[in-house]
Amino acid sequence: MSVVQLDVHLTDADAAAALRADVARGLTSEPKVLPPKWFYDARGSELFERITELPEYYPTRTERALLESSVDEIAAASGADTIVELGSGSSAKTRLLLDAFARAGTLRRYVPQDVSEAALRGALDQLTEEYPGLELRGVVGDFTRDLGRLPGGGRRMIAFLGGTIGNLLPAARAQFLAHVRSVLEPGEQLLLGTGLVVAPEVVVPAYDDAAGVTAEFNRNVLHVLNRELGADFEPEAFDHVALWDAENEWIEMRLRAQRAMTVHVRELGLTVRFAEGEELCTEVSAKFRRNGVREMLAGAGFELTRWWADPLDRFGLSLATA
Ligand code: AVJ
Repeated sequence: MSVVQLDVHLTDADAAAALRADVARGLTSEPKVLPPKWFYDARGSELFERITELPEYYPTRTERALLESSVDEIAAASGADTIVELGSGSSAKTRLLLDAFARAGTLRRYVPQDVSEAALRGALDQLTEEYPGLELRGVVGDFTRDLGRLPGGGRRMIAFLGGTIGNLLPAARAQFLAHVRSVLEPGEQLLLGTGLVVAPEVVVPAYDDAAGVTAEFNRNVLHVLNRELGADFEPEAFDHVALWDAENEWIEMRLRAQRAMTVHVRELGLTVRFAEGEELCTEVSAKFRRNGVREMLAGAGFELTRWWADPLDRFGLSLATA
């Protein structure tokens, strides 16, 4: 007998309000900026899936292989009975975790959290069939906001994989980790995936692939604004830019206006001017080093207890204890 429950803490109206606020702020700031979370409508999620299969985009397959080779050690070191997965999507990595914690004999409950109710329902339906007896509790929510409403009890391990933490700027990152720490009891854990600092010759092509899928993914945010806010962006009039910021050790994706343009965002009553060559920053994807991860975790009250990296040191998995 399995038990399934779905809690909704994020409605379509909440998401719409957040988009409006982000766009109003981002397109009137200097330089212009949009948060990367708005890439992921149905088309954007599909484009991201295609990115993960590109020869140049190593993070996903590297993390997956690393998880495959380390997941039994992770389960043994953790001993958690509840896996909470943030931004679970339709994740294939989930099965690796669930199977290993089941093999270790500790698994009782899986709590996926995602912004997409549809993705969560689909995942929960499949998991009920595949894991009879596993208690399932889905939470529709935003990982930067709704952690306080995660179910308690048991020995929990929060998994935040994919390197998505790199999308947060340092201040937001510290705030997010402190928030994660604050919802955990002492002894509970965080499993964190981080892209590692690699040569620019390796990382830049991962964000600027030859087939142009990442460029299309980048421009997709403009399609989202056109549809959701009645904007009149011409996505094809923006060039995709990916650059390595060596000082901050992050990749920045930008959209560069090919010519001077005036854009209207009807639903916000907003007129936005772009100069020729002006860039709109759409994503920061920070890369890390082991010591930096340790310090960032310590700053939030976590102790880095175990560390795994792939043989080429391109991706790291941290097990941290609250
Ligand atoms: C899903 C946030 C991990 O930053 O590498 C892929 C998103 N952006 N190509 C990343 C992304 C451009 C990806 N994350």
